[in-house]
Formats: sequence, C-alpha cells, structure tokens
Amino acid sequence: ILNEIEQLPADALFGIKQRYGQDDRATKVDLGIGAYRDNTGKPWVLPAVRAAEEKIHADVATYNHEYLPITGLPSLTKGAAKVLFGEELVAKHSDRIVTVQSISGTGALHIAAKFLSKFFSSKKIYLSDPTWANHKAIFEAQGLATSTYPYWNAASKSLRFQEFLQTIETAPEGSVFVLHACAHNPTGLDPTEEQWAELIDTIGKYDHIALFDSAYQGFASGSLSKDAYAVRLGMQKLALASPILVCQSFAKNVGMYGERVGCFHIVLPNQSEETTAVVRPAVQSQLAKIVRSEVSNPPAYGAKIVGTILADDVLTNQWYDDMITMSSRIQKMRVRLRDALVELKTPGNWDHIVEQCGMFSFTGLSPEMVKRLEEEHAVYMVGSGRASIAGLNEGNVEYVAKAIDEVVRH
Ligand code: PLP
Ligand code: TYF
Repeated sequence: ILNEIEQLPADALFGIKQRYGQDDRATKVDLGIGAYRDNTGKPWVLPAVRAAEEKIHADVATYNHEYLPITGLPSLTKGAAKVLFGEELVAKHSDRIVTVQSISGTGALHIAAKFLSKFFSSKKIYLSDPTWANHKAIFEAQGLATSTYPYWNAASKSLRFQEFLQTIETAPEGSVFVLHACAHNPTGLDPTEEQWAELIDTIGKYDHIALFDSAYQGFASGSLSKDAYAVRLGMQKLALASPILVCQSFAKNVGMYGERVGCFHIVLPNQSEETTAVVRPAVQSQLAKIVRSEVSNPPAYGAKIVGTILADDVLTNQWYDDMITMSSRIQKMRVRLRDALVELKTPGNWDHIVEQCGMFSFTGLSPEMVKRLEEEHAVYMVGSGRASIAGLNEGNVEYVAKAIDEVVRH
C-alpha cells in the first residue's frame, strides 16, 4: 500500500552539508548552511552559554530534567519578549504581549501558521521573493495560500521597494505579510529605516497583518536593539487595530541551533483594558492548545540556557559582547573577501558583499559558477549564489577569492 508514494528530492541545504562531509579534498570550504563558525572554521559555543551552563549545573533547583509548563519556561518567554520589544515597550504593554515557547524559529512559524489557519484561514500569506525556502512549505502545510511580494532586484542588487509597496497596496485587505525582521535570508539586504516606516504605514493602511520572522537579531548591526527596529516600529504603529505576530529564533544569535529554542509572540491590538482582559486569556489558551497537541511540553535544556542568560545582567552583557564578536568577525570577512576580489581584478563590482548584512551574501554568482566552485574548487554554497559569510576565515578567504576569480573568468 506504500507503492504509490512519491520520493521527494533531498533538502537542498542539507544536501550541501552532506556532499561537503563526503568531500575528501584537503582544502574545502563550507559556505552553505547559515551557521556561525569561528576563525578556525569550528562551531562556537558562546562564553555566555558556557557560563549559563555552569550556573544551571551548579544549581540544584534548575539541574534536573523535569517537564516545563506547556507555554514554556517563564524566564525564557519573559526575557525573549524584552530582547525583541525592548524593556520600555514591554513595561508599557505587557498585558498585550502573549508569548509561548516554540521549537526554535521553525516551530514559531508553525504555531503562527496553525493559529492563522484556525482563525484566519481565508487570509493570503505574502512571502518575500526570494525567501527562506521553508516559509512556503510551513504555511502551505497548514492549508494556507501563499503569494509573493517583489523584494530583490538581481540586476541592481537592490530592493524592489516601489513594487513591494504596490503589492501591499493591491493585496486583498487583511492579508498577512511575512517580513524578515533583519538580515534578510537569502539576500542580506534589509529596507532602510525610512523604507521600513513607509512599508509599515502602508501595511497598517490596508489593515494587513504583519508577521515578523526574527531569526538573525544581532547579526545585521551587532546590536540586538538596533536589529529590532522594524519589530518595535511595527508594534508601535501596527498593533492598534490589528495584532502583530513575531517568530523568534535563538538558533543563530545564542548558537542554540540543535537545541531548538525560540518563542512565538502575538501583540494584541490596542483596545480597552476590559477587552484585553478577555482576549488575552482566550488567545493564550488557543496557543497552549496548539503546543499541547503537538509537543505537549517544549524542550527544556536550551530554554534554561537562554532563560538563565536573559535573567542575569552579567550574562546578558556577556551575550551582547558575544554578539559583537560574531557579527564583527563576519563583517571583517566581508571586507577581506571584497578586497581580495578587487586585488585580483575579478571582473565585476563586489561592493555588495560589504554592503549586505547578516550571515549571508547574495553574491550574484550564477548557478553554473556555483557548480564549478563546488566541483573544481571544493567551495560549497547555495545554487542561488548565496554564501554564508560565517564560513569564511583568515585561513580560507584568499583561497575562496581565487576560486571565485577563476570561475568568473572562465
Ligand atoms: N526564518 C529564517 C528566515 C531562517 O533563515 C531560519 C533558519 O535559518 C529560520 C526562520 C528558522 O530557523 P530555526 O528553526 O533553526 O530557528
Ligand atoms: O538558510 C539557512 O542556511 C538555514 C538552514 O531547520 C536551515 O536556515 C535549514 C533548516 C533548518 C534550520 C536551518
């Protein structure tokens, strides 16, 4: 009875990782999956994480493997809201922020999709063109219809801002716009603050719902609060008549990749206290039901690590420093790669590598060039030309530049 089941192609990103693992050439470089690597190419356990782990293990009250509450570890959910919205907005509007712990950013998106499909099934979900491949799959798996908004202009390597605005203006009223909060994946290109203001005003004007996907907070500028600019503006300007939804991942900015730590937040519309007092527990109970029926309780270990960091000022400050360590090393590698390509006189302009932000550069290399980089130089990146800059280091950046130079010329 399983004979008719169709075999699906392997996941493209994890396929890169697999081919890289099997490659036995002496010099090889992995610029595939967006995961931070240190200057020796190794995964990096943040000093703030090590300190939090020591604290957890030393404390008999936290060192156990008991179940968490269904909606998550309170130190995580409360701390996570502050990271995203800032102390001030949280203090002012705490009654309007509903947060549940999620299985990292993917799980937060899944909860969002379930919630939308249950209560707003007719709404169309607008995704950026291009976007993280999983977005479409997550929303469509819940039976939601997706569409796209123009984002990346490949010819000019810039934002298709006017077309983006026009799509917001012509979408059916009350549509859902999925916005990358910062450090857009895969392009590394974010709207400017002025552009964000206009986008958000227009979303509000047409009563659309903004869903912010925050998977790289801290990687765009090095500052967690600066990188929350769009989310905070959205909260102030949009959460008036409509709710805003935020999906938050700690995979990259705390290095919790495999531990699956994240949160899903709904900011309730700004209504009377009496209304909020009724809406809040209703929404909370529905989110708890989604979590309960799928994972019963969220995973504890990574949540304790992030919760411990966020509940301790010393560890929080250490985390801010760690964030600078990661983002500044990536920025330095952007400059080194661009400079090396300029020095080699590689045909083309390479300034976009420095101007883009976050973990990725949308290099502009063609699929054929990417293929040759892998086959002939053991340099692995996504077929779209997306390179994870975190995979570069002092030891391999010159090699990568020479490899790019060769495939561009021949
Ligand atoms: N959203 C975007 C744009 C991403 O790039 C990612 C992963 O890299 C995620 C969400 C979710 O990742 P995770 O489930 O590992 O938190
Ligand atoms: O775009 C990237 O490189 C990462 C890869 O569950 C990824 O988002 C893919 C699947 C997943 C988490 C991360």
